[in-house]
Amino acid sequence: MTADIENEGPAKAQGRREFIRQAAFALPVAYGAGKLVRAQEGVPSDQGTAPFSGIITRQNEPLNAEFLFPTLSSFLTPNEQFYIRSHFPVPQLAASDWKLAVEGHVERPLQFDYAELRHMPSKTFPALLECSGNSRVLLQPLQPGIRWEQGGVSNAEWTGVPLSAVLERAGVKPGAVEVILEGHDKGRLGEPRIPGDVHYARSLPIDKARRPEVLLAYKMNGEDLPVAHGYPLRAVVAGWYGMASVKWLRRIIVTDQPFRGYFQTFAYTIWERRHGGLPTLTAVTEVGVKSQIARPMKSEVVAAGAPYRVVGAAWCGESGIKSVDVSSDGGNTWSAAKLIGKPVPFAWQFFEYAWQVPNRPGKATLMARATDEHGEVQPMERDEDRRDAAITHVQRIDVFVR
Ligand SMILES: Nc1nc2c(c(=O)[nH]1)N[C@H]1C(S)=C(S)[C@@H](COP(=O)(O)O)O[C@H]1N2
Ligand SMILES: [Mo]
Repeated sequence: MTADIENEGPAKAQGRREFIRQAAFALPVAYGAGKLVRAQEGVPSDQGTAPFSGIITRQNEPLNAEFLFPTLSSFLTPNEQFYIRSHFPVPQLAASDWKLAVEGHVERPLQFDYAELRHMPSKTFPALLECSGNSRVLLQPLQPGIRWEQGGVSNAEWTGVPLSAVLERAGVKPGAVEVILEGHDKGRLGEPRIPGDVHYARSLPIDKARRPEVLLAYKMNGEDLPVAHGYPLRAVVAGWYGMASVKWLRRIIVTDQPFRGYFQTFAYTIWERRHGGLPTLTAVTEVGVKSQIARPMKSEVVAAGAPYRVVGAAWCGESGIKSVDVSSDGGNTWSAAKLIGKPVPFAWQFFEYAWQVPNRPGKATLMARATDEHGEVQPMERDEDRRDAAITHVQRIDVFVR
């Protein structure tokens, strides 16, 4: 699956675009999503920091906002509806005086300017981003952090230069182990306190950094990157949780030692039972297999005895989705859902299920459970070793039959 975006010639690119068109046909929205968005226009906002309509603000400063997952309808999430996750105030950068430094364990430390990068050979492909805290609102007891429901996830088409091409120009020295991506944004960090301002930064192992699905992107869905999504340049690390896709890039630092920065030690880490079962703090990396039902949505009222088209999306990290099963009786029995369109590497996979709503009024519980091509199945229960990240367990959508 992952090979599809590697070394693609024009014919292959066209074939893939055809794929995307087929995968991209719209899901009918069962209720007025368009109206929902319009209803927000003209509502005076005294905060005034959320730049888009059609998105739920979860925090104003720094700006964090959620895609309305129940309105899921197009394969590519429009830029105005794509979720936003930021740790510090959004930097306002001008492409004209912006520079990207490549330094550290390299033969030739370099600086790229914006025009130079835009003249390098580019790649375009869709990729999903999911915040590793997506669905955090489901955790019991309640966890601190952004209160994501289902919408800390979106899917866009990105255009940019492979990170590997930039690394090649600088010449990675033998013995390199990681590549740190550093953002322009910075601020104070409280727990534990670090003196002075800290820039947002994450590292990738050198092998992942060289993979074709790791892009330095300047376009999102065919438009220049919106400011909130990393203008002028961001990383897109397809297959990994969103925290790796560093926005507002400033420096790329090749290292001969593992990086132990804040966002991969104190934050974005889970416990793994290594070394004879000892819990070992491990940075969150690859996206776990997961599915979410978009419609019906939580607490929706559905008509007794009528057919209902259940729709949703499933995704995983570096593999592909093999199947999705749906239960309408709280997990006692499961039926295969129909996958919609052809699979697209690193993107989400829509599914549908024809539900015959029971005649009996009362509560009904819908669930979806995805399996990837390696046979990895979405877990039924929350694994507490994952702390407040990588929240993939099967979600229960309670609706009312009337
Ligand atoms: N520079 C910088 N990059 C960042 C972040 C950030 O706060 N600063 N947040 C990360 C996290 S946790 C996520 S989930 C994604 C979200 O990307 P988006 O805002 O474009 O959806 O950006 C990542 N890249
Ligand atoms: Mo995130």
